[in-house]
Amino acid sequence: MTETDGFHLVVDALRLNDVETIYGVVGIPITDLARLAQASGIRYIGFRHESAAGHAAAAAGFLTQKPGVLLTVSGPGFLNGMVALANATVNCFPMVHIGGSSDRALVDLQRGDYEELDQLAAAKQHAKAALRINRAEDIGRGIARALRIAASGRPGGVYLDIPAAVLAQTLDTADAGLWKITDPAPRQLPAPAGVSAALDLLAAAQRPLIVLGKGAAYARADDSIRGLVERTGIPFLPMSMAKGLLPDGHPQSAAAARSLALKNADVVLLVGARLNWLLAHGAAPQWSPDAQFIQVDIDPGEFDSNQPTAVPLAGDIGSVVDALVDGLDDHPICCPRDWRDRLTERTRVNDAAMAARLSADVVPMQFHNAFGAIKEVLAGYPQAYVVNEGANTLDVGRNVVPMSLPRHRLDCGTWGVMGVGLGYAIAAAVESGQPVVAVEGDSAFGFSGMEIETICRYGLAVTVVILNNGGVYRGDELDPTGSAPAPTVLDARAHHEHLIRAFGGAGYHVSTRSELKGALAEAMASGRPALIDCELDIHAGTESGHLTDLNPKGLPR
Ligand code: ADP
Ligand code: TPW
Repeated sequence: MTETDGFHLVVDALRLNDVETIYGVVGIPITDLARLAQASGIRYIGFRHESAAGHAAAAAGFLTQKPGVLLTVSGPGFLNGMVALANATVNCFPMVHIGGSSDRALVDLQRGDYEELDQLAAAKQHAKAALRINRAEDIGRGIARALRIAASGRPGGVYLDIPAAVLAQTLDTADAGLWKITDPAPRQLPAPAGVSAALDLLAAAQRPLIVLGKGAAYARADDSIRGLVERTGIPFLPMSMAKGLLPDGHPQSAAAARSLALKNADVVLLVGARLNWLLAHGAAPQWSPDAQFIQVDIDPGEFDSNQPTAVPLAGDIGSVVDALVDGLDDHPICCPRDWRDRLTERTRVNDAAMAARLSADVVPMQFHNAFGAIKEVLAGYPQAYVVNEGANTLDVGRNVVPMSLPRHRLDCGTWGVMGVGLGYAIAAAVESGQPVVAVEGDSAFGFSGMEIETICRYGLAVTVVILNNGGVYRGDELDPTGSAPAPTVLDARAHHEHLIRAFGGAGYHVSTRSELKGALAEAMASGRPALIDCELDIHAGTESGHLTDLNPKGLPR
């Protein structure tokens, strides 16, 4: 008889299922698990906070189509990680959060154990699934179920609870029962009648539009999607994390004519994009009240969520788009010329107005001319990953920084969450080996700022650019009592570049467009960790960015 234990079985099961990286923070009861994983050849990336580690795991899931793995301790460490678990689930990113947990006999009777928490119950409400392994002989099954649920159907976050006692349990290797999952996300073909109905509706449309969402980016059906767009001539609108599926400079991109496209489209093909707040719920006045929606989604429960779905196409995007393209021979589609021309003309006008703002050499700097400098440097690095977080920083960056490759942009996503920035940047660097630029609002940066130490410790080619206007949204609010900083105010004179110097990275402070361009070019050429504090006008920015309307208004203050 050869003995093994829970620690070894978890590592063996992860390796058997091709898990290459674990993101986490160690402590009781999982420190030895991380050590063992690293010794076995799994890459372990140790963070300073579990939320950031979890966001990294989620981003890794989105970028690779394989669930990213987060490892946390019990109680508070688990709760810190759960923000990321929930965010991954909301964004449909596959991840598995493995949480070590305390003694069940003590936790369940609330006897006051170290880091006591009913983690399984807490995770259930915020994850696609929450599972617990109660016996070491179930470790293989538990890991297989967690990976399968995370990756299949609509991807999401799975919590996997492993009590300390299970990790320490010994058993005969013959009883281990590990297995490798086969075909983690099997293809799901659409119903042929739906495909025909969709093609007929698109063929009859006067002003058709294809909206590409991050589900389309995740699905890795890049060639099929390009084929559908180019063979039909239909304009496309990429959601922010679908940018680069087709290059932003593509002649059919309606990105720079977004409001005209939404307001006038009569038939809309949604590909891996939900009609949630990011698309104004498909409602007037942003959309035509008569617009008809064809929706491609792996989750049929998504149809009719906000508007009637004229044609539901349930299936995986690769299979559905292939079926649509195959059907074009019998249902030819040719997008009306005048609709395309209208969008092209609006794009030309909007691009010209934007170009002037991007190139303006005003000091103190504004969001637009800062992004103008960033755009010029990034033009030389099409392979670079762009992370973007903040309010105005996000709104402007989303519109201004062109992407030419798919799955190279990561941002606040469906929840509009702050704190994803450095975790996403670390995952992009670790998973791709390519340079990463994280453009962060100064408030947004603070949520995960300590992870610059992680970036330096692993020597990652990440450049963090902080657009520092000294506050949440902007830095010029005055406190009416005159006694303390106003609620939105941060320190506009902060020199964040000193932070990275503490850990051996390169720090820059810039206050003009040309200084920003020079610093970013130098940082990217170095391939080393860098942080650029970019001093903006404290009056630059709008409260809540583009979401001002969502701010509730009471009586005048
Ligand atoms: P965006 O925010 O970019 O508009 P969403 O996150 O709202 O995108 O929508 C993504 C959608 O894509 C989700 O409804 C999800 O179910 C769907 N999805 C994810 N992966 C696939 C896939 N492989 N095939 C089909 N649909 C998918
Ligand atoms: C987890 C609320 C939305 S945007 C934002 C906050 C705090 C920061 C905006 O300031 P920033 O950007 O980053 O300096 P900019 O470009 O406008 O100057 N907590 C969480 N998520 C959210 N969304 C908030 C708070 C918020």
